Order: sequence, then structure tokens, then C-alpha cells
Amino acid sequence: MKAGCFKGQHKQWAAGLAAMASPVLAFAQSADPERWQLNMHPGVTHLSHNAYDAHMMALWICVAIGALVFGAMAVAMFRFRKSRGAVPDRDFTHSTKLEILWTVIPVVLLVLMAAPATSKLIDMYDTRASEMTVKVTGYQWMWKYEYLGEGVEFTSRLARKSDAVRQSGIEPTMAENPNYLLDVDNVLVLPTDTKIRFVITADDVIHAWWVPALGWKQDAIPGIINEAWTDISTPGIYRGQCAELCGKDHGFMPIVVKAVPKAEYQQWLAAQKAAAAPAPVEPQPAPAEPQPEAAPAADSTAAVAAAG
Ligand SMILES: [Cu+2]
Repeated sequence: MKAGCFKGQHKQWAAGLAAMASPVLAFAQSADPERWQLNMHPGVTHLSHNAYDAHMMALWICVAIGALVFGAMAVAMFRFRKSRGAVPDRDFTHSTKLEILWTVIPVVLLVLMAAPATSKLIDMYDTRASEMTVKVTGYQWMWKYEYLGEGVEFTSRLARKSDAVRQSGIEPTMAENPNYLLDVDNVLVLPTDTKIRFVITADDVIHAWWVPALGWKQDAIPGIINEAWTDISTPGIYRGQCAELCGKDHGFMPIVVKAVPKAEYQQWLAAQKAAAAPAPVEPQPAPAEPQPEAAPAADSTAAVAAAG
């Protein structure tokens, strides 16, 4: 009984440690969310790493503040407890020195965080020197992608299979539908190691184009063109969703980005162009000369003769 109890405790400890370590383990895996993932994913682009770095810096500053404040409280409560004869100072009103200190320290910390955050934000909006542009248009309820200057465009909507499962009323399982509601019919194929500019708009209501692994979300607003950019470092499939409540099927307009090496992208683009090109026009025979109308009587006589 006792041995079993210990075994159970060990299992609990192991599970607890695994849960605590999972965010660390998650860093080494794909950009898809993991079970028990606690931290945000660093993503696969320059901008997503920027966001991750800013987040981690703020997190560690918060951890340090938390440790100091709760540590000071613990020391104060332990050392100056009533049972040790501590007597409250009833005449204390304020301490100018302390007030200056607890104003200056947060200001310094905020400036420390704001300086790198500002440079990262400026970087985020700098779409200069991009090598290609993709226009993204949000519709109720799908996305349209246009590779500007290439003559390639298509729409991307929820995959039929997800849609069928959704409407069947059967509860989907991870085993059978691992990417339930996160698959599309036509994926957005992009090259890696390329600065890609996006121009983002919408045709009906406000949507928002969001792929977490790329590090940003951008509103798609009718009549307004928003800009964003990316440079994907790792080939892979990156999933996202519309991030602006846009109507009854808002939850059913996923995004799938497939990042491939440059050469593979060029092959894909050439195939798309070939498919989109109009079929070669066959030379048509010259229209026949209009024949003078024959007398109906003669015609019917001929028909009767032929039949007889
Ligand atoms: Cu939407």
C-alpha cells in the first residue's frame, strides 16, 4: 500500500515536472500549438522573433519584480512578527525617499522596455525592399490571394472535409481530423528567405489576417489597404485564422501558409501560371459566304424526293 502510494506520488511529480518543462520542449517543435504549451511560440520570422524577445524581456522583468516584492513581504512578515515582540509604528505617514525610489525605478524599467519595443515596431512597418507582394482580401467567408505582377490569384476557403464534419453533427476527433477547421482547399504558397510584402484589405466587412508563426495580425478593412511583411526562415505549414469577428462563419475561414524553398516556389508559380493561361486558340475556318435563299417550294420538293 505504502509503496504504491510512493509510486503514485512519483508519477504526480513526473507529470508536474513534464508540464513545467513543456514550454521549453515546445520551442524545439513545430509552430503548431502543443498540449500544455504555456509560453508563446517564437515563430519562424524576423518579426515573430522580435515579438518573442520583447515578450520574454517583459516577462523576466515581471519575474524579478515579483520575486523582489513577494520576497520583501515574506521577510517583513517573518522577521517583524508579533510573537517576536514587533510593535507597529503608529506615527508613520510617508517616506519621501521611498516615494522617489518607487517612482524612479518603474520609470527606468518602462524606458528600458519601450526603447527596444519602439525600434521593433518601426521595423514591423518597414515594408521597403520587399522582393514580392501578395494582396490578401477578406470575404465572408474566405480569403483571396493575388500574387501581384504574376497574374496568379485564387481563393482559399475551409476544406470540404472540415465543412462536412462540421455539418454532420458528429463530434470530430484528433485522430481522424487532426486539422479540423484549420485546413483549406488552396494554401498560400510562399518562398522562404524572401522579404514578402502583404497588402491587406476586405471586400465586405472587417476581417483580420492572422498566422501566429509569422508574428503579427493585420486588420483587413473594406476601402483601406493595410501593409505588413514577412520573411519565413523555415519551410513548413503554418496555420492561422480570421481574427476579427466578421459574421456567422467567422470561425470557419482558416488560413494555411505553406513555406517552401525558393526553387520549389518558382516551380509552383510556373505551374500556376501555366494553369491560368488561356488555352491556345485554334484557327477558325472563315465564315461561309451567305447563300442566297432558295425558294421554299423547291426545297420541300427536294426533301420529298430524297425521302422517296
Ligand atoms: Cu473574417
